[in-house]
Amino acid sequence: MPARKQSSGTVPPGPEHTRTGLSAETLRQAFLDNLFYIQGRFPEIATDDDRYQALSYTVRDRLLHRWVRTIQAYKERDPRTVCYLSAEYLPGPHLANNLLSLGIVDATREALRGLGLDLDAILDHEEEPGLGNGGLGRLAACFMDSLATLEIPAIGYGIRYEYGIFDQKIQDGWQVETSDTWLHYGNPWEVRRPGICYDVRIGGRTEHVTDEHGRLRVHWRHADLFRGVAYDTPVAGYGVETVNLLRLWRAEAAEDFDFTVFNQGDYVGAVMRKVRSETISKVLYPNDEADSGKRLRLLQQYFFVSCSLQDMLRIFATTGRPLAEFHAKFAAQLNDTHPTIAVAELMRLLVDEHGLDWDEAWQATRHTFAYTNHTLLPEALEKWPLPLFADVLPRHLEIVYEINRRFLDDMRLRYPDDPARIARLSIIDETPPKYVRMAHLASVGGHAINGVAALHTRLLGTTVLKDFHDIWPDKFQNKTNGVTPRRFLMLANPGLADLLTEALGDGWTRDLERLRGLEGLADDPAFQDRWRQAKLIRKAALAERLRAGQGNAIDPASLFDIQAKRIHEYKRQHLNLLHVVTLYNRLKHAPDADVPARTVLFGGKAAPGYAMAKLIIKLINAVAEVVNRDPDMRDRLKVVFVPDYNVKVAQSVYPAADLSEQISTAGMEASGTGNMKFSLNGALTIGTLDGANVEIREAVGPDNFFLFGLDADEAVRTRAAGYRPYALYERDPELRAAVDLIAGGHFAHGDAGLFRPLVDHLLGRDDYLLLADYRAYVDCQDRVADAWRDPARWTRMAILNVARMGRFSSDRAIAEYCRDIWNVAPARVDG
Ligand code: B1H
Repeated sequence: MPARKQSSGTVPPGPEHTRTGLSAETLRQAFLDNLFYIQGRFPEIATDDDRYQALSYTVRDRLLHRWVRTIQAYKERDPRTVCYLSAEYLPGPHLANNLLSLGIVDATREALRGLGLDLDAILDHEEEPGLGNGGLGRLAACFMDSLATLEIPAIGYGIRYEYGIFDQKIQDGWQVETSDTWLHYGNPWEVRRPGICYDVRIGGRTEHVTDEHGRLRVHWRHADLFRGVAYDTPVAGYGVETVNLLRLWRAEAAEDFDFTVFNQGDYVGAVMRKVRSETISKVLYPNDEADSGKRLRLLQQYFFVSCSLQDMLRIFATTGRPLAEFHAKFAAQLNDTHPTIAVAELMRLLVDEHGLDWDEAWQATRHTFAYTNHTLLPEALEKWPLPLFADVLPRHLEIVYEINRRFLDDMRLRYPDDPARIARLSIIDETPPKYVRMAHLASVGGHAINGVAALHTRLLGTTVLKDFHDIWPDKFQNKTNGVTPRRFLMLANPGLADLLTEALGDGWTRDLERLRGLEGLADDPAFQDRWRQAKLIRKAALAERLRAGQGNAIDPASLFDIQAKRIHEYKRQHLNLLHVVTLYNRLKHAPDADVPARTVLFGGKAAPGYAMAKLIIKLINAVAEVVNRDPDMRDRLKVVFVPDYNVKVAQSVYPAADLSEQISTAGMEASGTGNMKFSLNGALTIGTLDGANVEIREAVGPDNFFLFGLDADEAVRTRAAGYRPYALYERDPELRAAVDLIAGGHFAHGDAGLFRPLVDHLLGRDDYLLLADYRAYVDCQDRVADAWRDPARWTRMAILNVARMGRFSSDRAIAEYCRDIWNVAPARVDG
């Protein structure tokens, strides 16, 4: 390890200092030191948690070091900085990723081995921060990884939820939610910054007054005050010195206000107010769609956005530049509409608090923000009831009205005779009780709008934001999602990663396009053998993990057919089940049929209030119970529900998959990112032409992708033409048999009522067109089985999938955002 150059005064001296050195010996010493001085333990009495904490602090020391140097570099160079505003982050376990970024996995393993300890056991102990619901939060985490790896100055802003996404238990086949306890043992990765805190006001009323210069001023006489305190987590780039910042806000009471103004003499009441203040950052809403109408949710959004913008203004003040140039310093990305109140808040801060005039402030605001849309689902498009909005944010409502007035005045000039269009464009939906449409505010208040896959962006511009596309076609861009190959290949699948490095060198870890070099090996029998070996090891590991958890013996040689993602009707886990039940029926009728052994695995959480999704989980487990017990299945069909799907579980699931189920109704899934993670780990995809599947299929080649079903336009036409699912049920005997078995209570101990709501919906409305796609899906699964029978063919397809996934790195996605939306460049941090 070469000695590091260190800038004077900021870091302890010496390349092998116990807080900076990277050799196994230094790491060993530092670990023991932290075990003693932080945990107050010595090896003989240390618990798993003591060891985890000691090792984490050992790694954190090394990060802090680079972190300080990064901040220094940014201060000196004053570069344009990306601020990613997101209500969710799903980073996954930190320890292993940080070891990887620092390049000390092997040295650490060796250091621990010297103490008789196993690194993997320690890694397994980490409780991950579940500060997100699914793809949107995980995308934010992948983007933070890529920003640091590409050496882009960036801050991720969000909420430090005390309770993240719930833990899922399965009881009697049903999902049961228990509260997340990620902070129970403390969090070694965060640094609390009591000095970085901001007041956030809500409620009350406004007063419009003329000041001594004859200027109109607005005073917001708020009703309540909170304080946000920064908690910083370092985000290390892979193989570079850059360590960026994830800054999450925790809500606390603004004590001076509480204790002196309102609660004189009422000490207990004042403390109660303090507790209430903390509820703002208490819990993540566990829905993967909008929770409009929930006051606390609006408070959360405003709270974190206000703290973040105040923080950006504080940083900006240190540059000495005039405020009207705010946008030259910051590019702020709105991760969906959740942080969109930022548009009004920045206007308020600039105009009311800093005295800019409206036009100057508007110019800065529009050039600061850009908006990413992640969904077309009507129920997920955020709109806030006007009375609620007015009650919580009276000043912001005035600002929104003013933005809207100016915007609609322009539009009336453009469309003088089209009041219907003006009403459609308006930021205010006038349908009683009236709503603020957050996607409209984001579209008007930013300089770019992007979708997250090519199809999604096209549909965005032709459906939900069509009127905006008509006026500003150039504002619309596509930025297809990506995933980080560090976590989802190097960490999750070290065996495959080693094989890739052996074949290609290690350049692919930072330049994923280099995987293309595998194409020449796709037919090489020796390479194929090693490929299959690597896959088999991960399958055996997953099987072992699941056996330990639920006593389920799974054959690692069977085809691992996996659907892992949030449970939602549009994602169609129940279409997958109809196939499972069809296979079951076939095997019951022909027990000696020659079908390849298949293990169908499901994983995912249902929103606690989403009854149909919870019923689907129950059905999966009910089918599993019957199928797995039936001797006629003779281990040729097995069904497994993997409980508590989270990032950690995902890392053991993707590498073990042979077949990736990406079967949403076309036009419904904005992008998907699991689809990319599976394919990157050598799974073949069975999927519809939805979201990023379209581009994955193009990239890997149609021969290496199992396509079925209606496309997005056909789905629209099918519905428009008076879709009658019952007719399909009547026509297809296998479909009828599968539905009848479920409806008749075969999987419910004879209770024909249990799954009735699900069956009734399918036969009556079938909003997500399962029955329309059933036959194509089942036939496609038969083609999967045929391909699986020929290992050389299957392996070739798998290798080609990996070889052609380079485009789906989040490094590529981030490079495009930097170039086309943010206009930012790397700022290298020297070692
Ligand atoms: C996605 C969400 C989402 N789209 C509302 N929308 C939420 C909406 O708590 N809320 O209110 C939370 C999440 N999440 C997902 O984003 C898409 O469904 C995926 O297709 C996409 O891959 C992912 C990342 O772009």
